[in-house]
Amino acid sequence: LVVTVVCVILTITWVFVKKDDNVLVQEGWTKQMCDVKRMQEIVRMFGKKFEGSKPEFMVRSPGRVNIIGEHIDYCGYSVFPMAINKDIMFAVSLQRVTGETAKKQNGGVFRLSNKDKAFEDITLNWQELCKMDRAKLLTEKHWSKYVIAACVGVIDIVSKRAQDDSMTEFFATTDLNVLVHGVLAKGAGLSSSAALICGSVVLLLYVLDQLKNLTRTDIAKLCMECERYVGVNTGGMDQSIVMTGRRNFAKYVSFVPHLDTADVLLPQSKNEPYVFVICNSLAEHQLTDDLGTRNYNMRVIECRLAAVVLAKALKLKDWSTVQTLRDVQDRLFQAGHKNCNHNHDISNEEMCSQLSGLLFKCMNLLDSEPYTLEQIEQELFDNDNDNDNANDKEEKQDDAKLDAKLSQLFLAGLKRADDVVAKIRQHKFKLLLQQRALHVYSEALRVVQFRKLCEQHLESHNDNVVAHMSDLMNKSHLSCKEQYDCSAEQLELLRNVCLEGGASACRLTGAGWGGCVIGIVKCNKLQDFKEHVQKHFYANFPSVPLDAMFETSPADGVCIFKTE
Ligand code: NG1
Ligand code: MG
Repeated sequence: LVVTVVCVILTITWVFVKKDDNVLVQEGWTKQMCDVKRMQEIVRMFGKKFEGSKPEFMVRSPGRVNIIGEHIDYCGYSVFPMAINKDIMFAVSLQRVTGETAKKQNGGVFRLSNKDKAFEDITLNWQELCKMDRAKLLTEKHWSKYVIAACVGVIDIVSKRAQDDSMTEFFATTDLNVLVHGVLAKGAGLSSSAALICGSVVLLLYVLDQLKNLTRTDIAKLCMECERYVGVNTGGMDQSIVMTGRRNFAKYVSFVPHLDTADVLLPQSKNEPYVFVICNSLAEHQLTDDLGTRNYNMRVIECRLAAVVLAKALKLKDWSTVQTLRDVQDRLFQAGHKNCNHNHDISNEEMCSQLSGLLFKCMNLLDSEPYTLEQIEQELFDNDNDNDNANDKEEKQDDAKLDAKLSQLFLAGLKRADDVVAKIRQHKFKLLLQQRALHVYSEALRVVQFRKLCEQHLESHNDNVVAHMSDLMNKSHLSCKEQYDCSAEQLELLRNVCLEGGASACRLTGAGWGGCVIGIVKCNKLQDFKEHVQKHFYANFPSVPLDAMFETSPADGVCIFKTE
């Protein structure tokens, strides 16, 4: 009995310590890194760039793949990603500057270099970074914008937190040399942007001695703010998993009522072991530059408007303050919970039944025909007054005023909302509110089912697991393609080849409109699968990166490695 009690206590302590564990710093990188050759290359390149100097530490920031739960993080719904074993490494050294050099440079500088020649080196002055106009980042094209966003985000938070003027002192006297060495495809839905931002934020917090008392989730939230500086209305999945990823575990990431991540073991089948394979369609997606209909921020806006229009149609109290489709659910069902004033602690069963109910409501209350901007404005600004007063009608407001009102009332807090609305008006784009809402509610439902499947399977060792997981993942893809219109021709081609090649599931991952697919492939079919995809897809391209197709398993989140 004593032994059992001691074991239980130890386990509980371990779980709690582990949960709040913020040990980002690991001693001795050679022990931790399997790819010694790459490390040696980084050290060599670093020396070449920065006058023979050696990195003092390295930060590893992984990419991620989303297993299921696409385009629902910004609607308040949980997602199911894992960090992967492709990453961006940052090699870092500090140099004290004083006297003439400091005068000439106006204090310390940040020298940022990339192993990839396509990404030009840049030198940034700390004082200028502190003063820079944050809005400039919204339309910046240089790759360094992600690192700059990390810098200004950290500067803004540290200037609020720090008790002394150590940051000012640091900026006046320190040069920071950073070499970025990434093996993560860009624009491929593997979150190279979040990897770049999270890695930069962590290295900056570390050199400014600000890591203490921050949990990984705190840092993830800061990284989300940074990504918004570059104009993406990110939902937060990427930064959360990049920061909190844990080897061997996928993560169930929830955003409501606050950011939380739970480790989930992915079930394995004894009789039919499988692996996750990622294949790049080689069509790069662009999330921020193109403001057309196939654009991330456009979907964020469609979902917001779908939420408000639905809330109004449901006659919800304070419908105009609804921001996400999740808010609609919570407000609609809140009344049913007498003893609590929120709808967050509900069981899986209840969650599923509420979501199914909402799918019906969307079918009945939202139009399946695309909405014009005018229609939406009419619907939302019409005050439902039978005796519409004549003054209102006479005073016909012009379009620009209506658009401004729409942005102010319903799109508050979103970056570049005005630009997107202007584009919608200019090109008479139509918004598919019903389809977007149907995708979101059905995908949220699939995520809950997927998690349940993982948990049940671990208990029962039911061998249908591959079939069940595959079914949910395939349905997720079809919903992304049909209701959310975020697939692409090349992605569809690749997906078909993967399915023909023996994958039991295959879906786009990340924002879509290009980028990668994630497939489930049974181990005994893996070799044939790879040959098939090589022959029927990649052989059609003149040049294919070495790692266009790779197997992956859940990896660790951001880590700092002290160089030996
Ligand atoms: P990618 O494709 O990695 O940029 C984007 C968003 C996610 C999520 C997915 C769609 C950012 C940084 N990332 O991922 O938050 O919404 O699309 O599920 O905004
Ligand atoms: Mg991204």
